Amino acid sequence: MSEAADPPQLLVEKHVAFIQGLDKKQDELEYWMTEHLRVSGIYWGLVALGLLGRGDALDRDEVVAYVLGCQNADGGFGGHTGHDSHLLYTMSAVQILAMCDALDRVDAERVVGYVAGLQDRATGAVSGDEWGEEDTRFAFIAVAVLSFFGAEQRLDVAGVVRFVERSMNYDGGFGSGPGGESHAAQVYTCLACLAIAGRLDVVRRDRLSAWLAERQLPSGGLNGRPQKLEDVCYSWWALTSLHILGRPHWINRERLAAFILSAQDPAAGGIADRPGNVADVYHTCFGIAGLALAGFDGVPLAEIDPVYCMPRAVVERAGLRQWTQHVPAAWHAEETE
Ligand code: GRG
Repeated sequence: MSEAADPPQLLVEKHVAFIQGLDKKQDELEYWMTEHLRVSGIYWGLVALGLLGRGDALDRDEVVAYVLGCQNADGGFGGHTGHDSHLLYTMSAVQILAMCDALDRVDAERVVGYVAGLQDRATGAVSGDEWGEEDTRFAFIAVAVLSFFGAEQRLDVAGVVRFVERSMNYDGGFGSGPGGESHAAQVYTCLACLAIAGRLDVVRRDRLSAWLAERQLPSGGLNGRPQKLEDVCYSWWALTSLHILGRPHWINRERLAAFILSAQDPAAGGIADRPGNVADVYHTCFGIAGLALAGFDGVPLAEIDPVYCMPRAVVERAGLRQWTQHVPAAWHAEETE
C-alpha cells in the first residue's frame, strides 16, 4: 500500500525571492514588456509579501520614491515614470502608499481632483483616463481612491451606484458596463464599489451567489464565466465576491487551495494561472490572496480585506471605514460557516 502523499506546501521563501527578483530581470524582454504596468506590479508584489508576513522584503523608501515619481501634473499616476495618468495605476499607487504608511507624502487634493474629474455627471459613469473609456472597474476605483482621503463626497456616488446597477445582468452578475457579459472580476469591482458606497442592498444576492458558486470546476479552480478555463486569479475575484455576499462556504475552499498550490513554480517560485504555466506576480498575488480567503492554514497568512485587497491591518491603519458596517441587515441572519 502506498503512503499518503504529503499535503502540498506554500513555498513562502521561494515566493519572497521570486518577488524580490522581479526588479533584477532588466536583461529580460518581459521586464520591458511590462513597463507600462510596473506600479500595479509593485502593488501585487507588496500584497503578496504583506500576506506572507514579509512586507519588509522590498526597500520601502525606494518603493515610495519610485511611486511618487509616477505622479503627473494632472494629479493622476502613470504605470511608470513619465507615463500618462490612468485610474488603474492611480489606484495601485495609493494602495502602495497606504501599505508603506506614506499616504501623507502625496498631495491628496491633486489626486482627488484628478479622480473626481473623470466622472460623467450626466450618467454617473467614470472613465479610466482622459480618453473616456468607461468601465465598472473605474467606478470602483474612483470611489475607493477617494475613500482613502475621506473625499467620496467629491463624486456623485449615487450616480456611480446607478451606473453599477445598470451593469447588472439577469444572472445577478455584472459586466464591464450596461449590457456587458457577467464576469467574476467585474463582479468583484461592482460589489466592492457598492460595499464602500453602503449600497449592497441593490445586489441580487441569491442569484449572484449561485452564479459565483458555479465558477468552481472539477480541478477545484475557479473560472471567471461559463465555458472558460479555471485561472488562479479568480481565486480572488470570485471568492472575495462570495465573501462580500457572506457566502464563501458556497464553494469548496480546500479544493480551491489545493488547486492554487498546484500552480506554484517549485523551482523559481511564483504562482501561474494554471499548473505547469509560467509564474508571474499578478497570479502570485491573487493566488496567495485566494489562499488567505480560503482559510489555508499550512502557514500563517495575514488576514486580507475582501474589498480593498490589502492586508486588513493596512485598511485599519489607513482609517478606512469597515465595509461590514454596511452589510444589509437581512444578510446577517444567515449562518456563514
Ligand atoms: C484592488 C484588486 C484591486 C483591483 C483594482 C483594476 C481592478 C480594480 C480590477 C480588475 C478587474 C478585472 C476586470 C480583471 C481582469 C481579470 C481577467 C483575468 C480578465 C481576462 O479576461 P479573459 O476574457 O479571461 O481574457 P477569461 O478567464 O474570461 O477567459
